[in-house]
Amino acid sequence: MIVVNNNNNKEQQQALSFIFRSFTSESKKFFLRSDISYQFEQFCEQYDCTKPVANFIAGIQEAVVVEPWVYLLIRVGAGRWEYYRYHTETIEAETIDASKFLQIKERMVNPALQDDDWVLEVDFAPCQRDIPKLKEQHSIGRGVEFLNRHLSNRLFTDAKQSEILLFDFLHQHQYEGQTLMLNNRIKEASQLIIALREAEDYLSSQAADASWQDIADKMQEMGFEPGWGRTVERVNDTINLLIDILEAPDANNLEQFLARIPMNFKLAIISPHGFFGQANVFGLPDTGGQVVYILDQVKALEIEMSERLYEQGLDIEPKIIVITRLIPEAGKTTCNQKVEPIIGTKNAKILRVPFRDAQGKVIPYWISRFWIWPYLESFAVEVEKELVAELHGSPDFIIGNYSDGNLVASLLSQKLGVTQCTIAHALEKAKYLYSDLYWKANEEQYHFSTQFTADLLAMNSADFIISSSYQEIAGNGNSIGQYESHSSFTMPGLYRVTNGIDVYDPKFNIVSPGADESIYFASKETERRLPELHPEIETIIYGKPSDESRGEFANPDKPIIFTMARLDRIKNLTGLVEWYARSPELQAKANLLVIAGHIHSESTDDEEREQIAKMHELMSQYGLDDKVRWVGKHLDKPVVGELYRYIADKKGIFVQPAVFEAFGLTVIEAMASGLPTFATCYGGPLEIIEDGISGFHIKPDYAEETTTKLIEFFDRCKNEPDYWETISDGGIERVQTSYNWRLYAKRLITLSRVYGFWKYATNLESASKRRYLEMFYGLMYRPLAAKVQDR
Ligand code: UDP
Ligand code: LCN
Repeated sequence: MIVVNNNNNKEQQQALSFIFRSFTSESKKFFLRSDISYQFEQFCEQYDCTKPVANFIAGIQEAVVVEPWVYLLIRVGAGRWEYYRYHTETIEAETIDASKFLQIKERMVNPALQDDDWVLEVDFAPCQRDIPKLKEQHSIGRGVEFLNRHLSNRLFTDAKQSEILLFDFLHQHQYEGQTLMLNNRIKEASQLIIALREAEDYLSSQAADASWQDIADKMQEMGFEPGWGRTVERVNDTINLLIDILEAPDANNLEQFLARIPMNFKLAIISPHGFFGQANVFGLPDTGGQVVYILDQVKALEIEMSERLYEQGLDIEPKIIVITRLIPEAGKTTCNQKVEPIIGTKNAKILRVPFRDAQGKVIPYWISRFWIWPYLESFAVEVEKELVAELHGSPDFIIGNYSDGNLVASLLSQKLGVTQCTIAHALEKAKYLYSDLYWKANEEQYHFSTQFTADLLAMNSADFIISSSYQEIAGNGNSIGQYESHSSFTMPGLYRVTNGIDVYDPKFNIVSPGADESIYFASKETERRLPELHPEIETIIYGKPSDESRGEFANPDKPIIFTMARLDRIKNLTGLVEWYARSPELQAKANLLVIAGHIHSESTDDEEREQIAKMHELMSQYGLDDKVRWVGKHLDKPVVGELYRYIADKKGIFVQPAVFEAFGLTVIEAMASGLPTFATCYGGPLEIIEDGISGFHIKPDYAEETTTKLIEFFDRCKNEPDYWETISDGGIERVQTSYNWRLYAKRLITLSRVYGFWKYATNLESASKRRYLEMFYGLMYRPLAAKVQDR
């Protein structure tokens, strides 16, 4: 169909014609947004360029040339993708669908493919929930508000029906055989409101601060059990909330009421890969932010769950179990222990379950996260048994982490009928360029086909998804979000996804993590500082080369550029060393301290080995040993916190140079500690940092621009005595107001209750979707996982 494109005016045609001419003159056939922008810049050097045309061109994400056509993917907004083909001569456009566009990409990768070759199309749209989606870009990530509003309106149009629903729901609640909320004295839904009014009357004659015990007998006679509140005042409030909902339902009241109902007693958090432990693990392969995140999350959730139970009058200690992998060959870590209490909590534990081979024998060694797929199904079966034994029953809520944990969480929550929350931490598809299109080239090392299949399964089976930032879901004007990139893509020769996930689905919620305030606080909070750690820190920074370190600062008085991360390629620490190596001006202003991996090259992790070799090569090639110090040591949290502050004392900076960073805990840690932070503009840090106010964005693909930005900062600090302090304060304030574990826990517990309620109350969980997911798991995931051979 020929379409008249609104924007398709003369100037736009002229620009497209220019760009297409350059493309057809090249031998490559596939172009990315960066190639298109580059050509557009060339065009603008010769012709006038207007804003609407520039905006239109900026929306083009991909172009495939199949003469006489150029096929375009145009992103007109977050999650809104349109596909066209343009005739290279006439610049006439036709709309095409996602399937056709993906087919063209597949043919580009494999020219032998024919139009009528059958390809599996994965399309979750028909079996996605029977509820409207969000409409506005700015609402993305605030799914619970929308869902609550929408479903409340729908459900509460019928007063009788809502009365029955709430009555049945409140009758469900019990804890290990103890009835909560309502007992059988209230026999029918219609009696509920009568009993509530009676209770309200009775409570009005009681002292507000009297306890549940004081009123329990009478309340129980009227049909009420514990769970309404610890004091008369609280019980009265909860009862009034319910009366209001029954009389004039409203989404806000409902959220408040659900937030009070005791529903979360036992929580399972699944995180199989890496070394999940509390000491000697950070910085080991596959062991970074996710472990930090979960340990902090557990502490905050335990407090929140306990407080809510307490306020509702229940003396029940919540139980939180983090499930991970037991690794017999655990080195200096505790990963060979089955159970480990979590420090700083009352009751939370790590429970470790081993991976087993096909004969049921325990696998003794660490396995990279890219190779663990064949073990997860039997792991989930064993986890279920261990978990139920440990908790004396099923958990009431399961949180999955990363692709492997989310897959196991999907299997478990389906089996146990429990609310499932998914946390991606990092979606690998967004990190590795062309990881879908050229999946075969990466298959031997990364097995992305299995991982992306697991991701699609988990995203679609989760009751709700929490993300650390907006951009993780829906990107920004310049880049596609991590989840958004799963809306349609193809792995040629395997399957084509026309609708993988919709970022307007109300299952998405932004709940950002925090930086542990007891560890990461400002350098100027002198009374909280840990001077006893300074000798250790001074050895880390100024020590001599050793078994664990390379390089020694010849001029220790210069400020320090500090970086710290796992030694993955994407973290790009070698990139930073190279920028530094190529800039004598920067070298003159500051030393560079790198804390990462270890300096010996016997690592079992492919990327780490490669990065270790590269780091040595750079240090030798550029003769950096007197200004770059590389420490290959895994530091525990208190040392890390004091290290950030120590470097801040010396007016240093933190640099996070990743090619892509999903969120970036080091970024908020360094900022909270008062260290001015320069972090990649690709991923979470773009949203965390307000450029020039609470830190700076850097472009890892523009080395010179980045180096200049660092040099300018040091110069400006010299000329303006307050400048360093201003940026430092900006960072501290940003973290304090926006990245906070207390808010996180409050939000997450409320979400689990609201989604849990709607899961109970509606058919969000459609049988057709469930069957589709089972089929996809059985027929696609299992054979792919079986092909991943352990080494
Ligand atoms: N970390 C640490 N010691 C180390 C290296 C890293 O405590 O030697 C911590 C760091 O403080 C941060 C986490 O590991 O909390 C890394 O998280 P981030 O989100 O920055 O990156 P990830 O490793 O998850 O990709
Ligand atoms: C994984 C990552 O790669 C980081 O960007 C995150 O900060 C971390 O997990 C915690 O979510």
